[in-house]
Amino acid sequence: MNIEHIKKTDFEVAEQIELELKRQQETIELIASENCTSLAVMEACGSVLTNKYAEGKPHKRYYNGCEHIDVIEEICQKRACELFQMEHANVQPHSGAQANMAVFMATMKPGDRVLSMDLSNGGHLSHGSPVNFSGLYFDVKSYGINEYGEIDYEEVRKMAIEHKPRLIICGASNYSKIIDFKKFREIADEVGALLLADIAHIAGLVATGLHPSPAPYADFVTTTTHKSLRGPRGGIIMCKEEWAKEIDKAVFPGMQGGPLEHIIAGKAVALLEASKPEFKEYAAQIIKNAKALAQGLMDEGLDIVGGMTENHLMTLDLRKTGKTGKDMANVLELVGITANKNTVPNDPQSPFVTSGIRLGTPAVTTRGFKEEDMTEVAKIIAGAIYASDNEIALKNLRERSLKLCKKHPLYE
Ligand code: DSN
Repeated sequence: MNIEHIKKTDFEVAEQIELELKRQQETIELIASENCTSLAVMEACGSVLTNKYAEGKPHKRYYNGCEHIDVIEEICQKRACELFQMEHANVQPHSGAQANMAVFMATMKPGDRVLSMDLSNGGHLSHGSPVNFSGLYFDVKSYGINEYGEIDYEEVRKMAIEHKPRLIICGASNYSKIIDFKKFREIADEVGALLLADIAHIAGLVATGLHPSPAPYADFVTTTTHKSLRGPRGGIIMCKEEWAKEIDKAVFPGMQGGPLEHIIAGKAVALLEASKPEFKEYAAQIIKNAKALAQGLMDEGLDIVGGMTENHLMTLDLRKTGKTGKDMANVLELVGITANKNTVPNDPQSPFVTSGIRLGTPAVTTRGFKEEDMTEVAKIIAGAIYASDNEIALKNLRERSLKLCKKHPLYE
């Protein structure tokens, strides 16, 4: 990775970039929403496209000189529509949260009612958390997951009938089971609601047919591009043609200014990568690795919320160990594994402490980890949790995680 110019002009930033590269190379990344994008995507993001103002849409811009930007943005839109089989794509949202915000803006007035998954059960801030715009300006009713870690569709249906939401949101930040988009459509139809499927986490699995697609069922599909899709950080909104104008207006001028065209180029490159047969193999390996990790952890006597995962992630339930998510996420960091604390259903701890740790496999799969590596990762995690106060044991576990990192080099 070439940062020669930064090194010459800005030693302080260059130093931190180099340290961050080393951290990524020497750490087992299990944050379920992170990934390691390709050098091709990074080149697009670091290109001259960052210089260009392009407010508006392709061929309807507020600035001149957009002829190449227009082509790139249209390529990106077309690739998104083809990959996810949707009619219209707006590729300008800077993030998934902003993609969701634009859907709210396009479809509702403040005070309108939304039915979505509760954040502590696996939902997302932008699906109606009281501290987010979505919860502050809209009337939010939330469904959760049952003791098996699953959405109770009958419960969702009852809530929809009772509350008559304008918008139902399905899709989550921490849900390890297949989402039944068809059932959500049936519920939405029963109460006359619109349906938004937020596939940020599972986009790479949906793109490759390894998770059922919401395309036949949802009015809107939002996603981030940097999770299992392995692109640059950003968001995309897709919708039926009938909503195209409202969505585009909501993104600009509704809530964003100039689009980040260098990132849009990165999204286009990532979408092309995701359409290749190799990416399907990659996505299949993500799931195999997640299953191997979950099995390995259960074999070590640890609990997983809902048991075996069906996608790329899982939540380790620490309640029976008497340890907290906050402490154990810090212990895992000591042994070279990055993950985040997460609540478990009916968590006795606060969201800042938690009794769980969310683990996901997109990033390690990118660097070539296979099932046998995940079994070793499970042993390292279990070893760290059981011996969290034993410095020598932790040091040995750190050596083992470093060995795995060296076996699967990143950006070398
Ligand atoms: N922060 C992301 C995640 O970790 O799932 C969601 O935005």
